[in-house]
Amino acid sequence: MINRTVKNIFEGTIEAKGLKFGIVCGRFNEFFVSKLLDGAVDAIVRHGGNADNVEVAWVPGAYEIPFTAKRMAASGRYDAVLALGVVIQGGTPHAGYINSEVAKSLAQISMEENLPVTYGMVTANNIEQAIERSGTKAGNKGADAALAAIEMANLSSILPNK
Ligand code: INI
Repeated sequence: MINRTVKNIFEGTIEAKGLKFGIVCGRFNEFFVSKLLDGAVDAIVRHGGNADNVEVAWVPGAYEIPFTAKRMAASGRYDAVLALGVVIQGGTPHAGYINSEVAKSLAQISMEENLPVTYGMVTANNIEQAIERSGTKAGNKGADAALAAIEMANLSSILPNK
């Protein structure tokens, strides 16, 4: 349980009114990624945000997401950037290499640009796991990434600066 007796607690709200978001989507496995994008925009709007304050960049695949997330994060146009993609394991280690690069790069970009960058990547062993995480029994990773982005954008605006 979170201790709420401490005097100064920094915790972001999940109110999205007035916030601006940049979303990077990998087109590979677009069938699923479109569901993640729908889930993200829906979560933003249901938390008081405006779809007009959301901008989306499509890139070929997950590997290209960090480059674009970096540009969006550096632009100063957004309160948070979301990365949405679906990597499905095949018969070779290909997916694992992509996943570790993307996860590491997104964390690095977030810290370099001092901006929340959230991770809405589905890393699935098979199509069934991708379905489960794109709006069925395991939720929607795009909506999760949007909620995290809203909370982190609000936290970022109240955290002490150097
Ligand atoms: N990109 C994905 O987003 N998901 C995948 O599952 C995937 N697989 O499995 O190959 C994938 N590959 C493409 C990669 O992200 C790059 O777009 C490509 O290698 C060009 O740089």
